[in-house]
Amino acid sequence: MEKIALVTGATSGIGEACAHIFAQNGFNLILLARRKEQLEKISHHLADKYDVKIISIVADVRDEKNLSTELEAIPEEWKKVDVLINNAGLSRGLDPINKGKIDDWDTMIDTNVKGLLYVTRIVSAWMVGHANGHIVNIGSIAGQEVYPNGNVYCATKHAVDALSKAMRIDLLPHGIRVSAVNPGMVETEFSMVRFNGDTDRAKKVYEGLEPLIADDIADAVWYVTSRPKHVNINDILVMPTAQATATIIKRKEN
Ligand code: NDP
Ligand code: 8X3
Repeated sequence: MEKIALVTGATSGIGEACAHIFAQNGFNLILLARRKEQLEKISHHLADKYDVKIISIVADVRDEKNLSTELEAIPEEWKKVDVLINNAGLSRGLDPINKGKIDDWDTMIDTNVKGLLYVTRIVSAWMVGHANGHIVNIGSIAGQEVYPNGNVYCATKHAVDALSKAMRIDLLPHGIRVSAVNPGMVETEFSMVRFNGDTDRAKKVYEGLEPLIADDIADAVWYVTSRPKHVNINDILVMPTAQATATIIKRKEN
């Protein structure tokens, strides 16, 4: 059987771009996200274009029971996952700590930290069983720095950074590689989700600079996972040229 990659959050942005580049390179795919129609559209498109096999799983990474049922139900030969891309994630709101919305905090912690853990618990056990695999966690510049009002989102991405380091230690005896790919600003649905569909506010994030695009990050993920088996890229931070740190950004004047 050909190689298999499992991508969470495959309906948009970085996850969709990863699905594309792995299909292009002949991987069969397990794609997971909540939006059924979007997921099926992408799956059919990639399967037709690249002649690869795809299982699409409509699931919410926060729902541990359903996630576990859906993942464990896939045929045994599909559990030989070579690459897991833990990409599903989001930011909600940009408020100071004293004004943060508890719902937003719960959503970010449940998705970015607990959801990533739920998926990893299952897939890493498969990988250990086959003594093979590579886990790529999509972190962020927000996991290396904190910025005003980024509090809880930054905390979740710092947790992803810690988990990447911890997974690397725990999975070392099994020869399983663990890498973190940490992007700076990427223009995707991310800011629309953060600002709850406020298009004007979302557009402003990228105004006057050339942000990264999802394909830039998919390229980095592909680079990291296509090194020889004795090479592990621990982490990689990819920024737009116009962004030096989380907050120092060169914007063109209007
Ligand atoms: P998008 O909003 O474009 O994509 C997010 C993806 O995650 C979607 O496919 C969404 O699918 C999925 N998703 C969200 N919540 C869940 C859930 N509960 N269960 C399953 N899937 C879920 O954003 P990006 O592509 O930009 O984000 C991808 C990752 O990159 C995230 O972890 C984000 O934190 C990180 N990142 C993004 C940066 C940026 O500037 N854009 C910078 C640094 C890191 P659906 O709604 O169908 O479930
Ligand atoms: C997304 C990038 O700078 O908005 O992780 O936190 S940032």
